Amino acid sequence: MRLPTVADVERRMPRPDDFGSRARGTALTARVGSALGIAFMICFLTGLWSHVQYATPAWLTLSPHPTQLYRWTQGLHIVSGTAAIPLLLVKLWSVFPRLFIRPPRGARALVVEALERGSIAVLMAASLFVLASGTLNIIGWYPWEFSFRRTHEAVAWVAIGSLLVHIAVKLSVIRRGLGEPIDDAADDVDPADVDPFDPTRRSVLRGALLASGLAVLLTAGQTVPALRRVSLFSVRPGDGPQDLPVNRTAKGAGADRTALDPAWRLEITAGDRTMSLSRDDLLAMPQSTHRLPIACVEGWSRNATWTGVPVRDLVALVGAAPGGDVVVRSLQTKGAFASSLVVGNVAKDDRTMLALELNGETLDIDHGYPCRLIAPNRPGVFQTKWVNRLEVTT
Ligand SMILES: Nc1nc2c(c(=O)[nH]1)N[C@H]1C(S)=C(S)[C@@H](COP(=O)(O)O)O[C@H]1N2
Ligand SMILES: [Mo]
Repeated sequence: MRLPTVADVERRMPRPDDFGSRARGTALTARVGSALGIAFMICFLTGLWSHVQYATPAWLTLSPHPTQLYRWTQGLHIVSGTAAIPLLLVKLWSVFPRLFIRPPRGARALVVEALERGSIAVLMAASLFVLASGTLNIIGWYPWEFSFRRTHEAVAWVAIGSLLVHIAVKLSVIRRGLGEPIDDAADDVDPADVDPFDPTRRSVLRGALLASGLAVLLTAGQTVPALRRVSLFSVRPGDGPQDLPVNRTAKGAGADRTALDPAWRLEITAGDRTMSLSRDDLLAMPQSTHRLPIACVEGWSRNATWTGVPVRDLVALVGAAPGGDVVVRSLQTKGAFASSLVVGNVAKDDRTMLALELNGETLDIDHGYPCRLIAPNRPGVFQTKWVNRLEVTT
């Protein structure tokens, strides 16, 4: 048996022209690509903002204002990422025949071609990874061992870096494509040659944008109340007690017994001064009520009415001046997010509180009974539930 030669393989391999569709071409690719580029940029910047909340650089002071900012940026992150998925698929469809372009002859041209194809391969792989891992994070499925947050961020940098290189390399082609008409009427084709089942450029572009909009409608309801009923893929209303979703239950956190224990006390410390309060002690203090959001990094967010004792009043009991950083600890014994840091700027805001009531009722145990932290403009993961300790650290 004779092994196939390179020439045999070449002969059998399809050529770009074998995938004839009149819709493919720079006019379509440039338009879908531009929409995709905008979605990626919004997604990257809002994602970066989220990472800043986790690992805040020393020069930046997080503010409790605007109250809904994190909710908006997180919602935009999910919406732009979701919108990007159909756009990416159509973009891939529009260019994949180019994979079969024969490599050029000559060492120099070959190196340039290899670099270009390599950078596109990196861009593709990184884009597919961030979109897929983000989607799995939304549905709360983690079929991997690595840290979602750090890996998602690292690969996002790779994606955005290779995207910028790609745009720079293709700038003249993109410009030309955007200048080309989208309607086939401008083409010099004999109507007799047209396959009636072959979509036009305009219909593919329209389809891509429609699919993208539909994907947004199906998910945005987890952030936009008006869309809740149409968002089949999002967290459903009423899927948690007191009309608020629950990520980790008291049982899941190993806090279900201690949370209901009548011996529960809130410990407050500043230096060597300490104070211990029962839930009745907390209820006897002046209460404040505010409408504040929970904005989960997994994609959902919801406003609710919270009533409780401002953190600044609590730390004042141990003589701490307002403006110090406060570590909030909980009864949780299993898993991450058992504690969080409230920076001084946020701790002194009069809306930052240990909530005892949610929507006018005693806090449900899965929402953090006996008390939970709630503060404005803050990722949901840091709204610590089942709190039993406040430590003023500065
Ligand atoms: N102690 C503790 N608090 C926690 C969590 C946790 O796992 N442990 N999860 C957080 C996350 S990820 C979110 S989004 C909110 C959800 O609040 P809810 O369950 O009251 O809706 O609680 C936060 N508080
Ligand atoms: Mo969350």
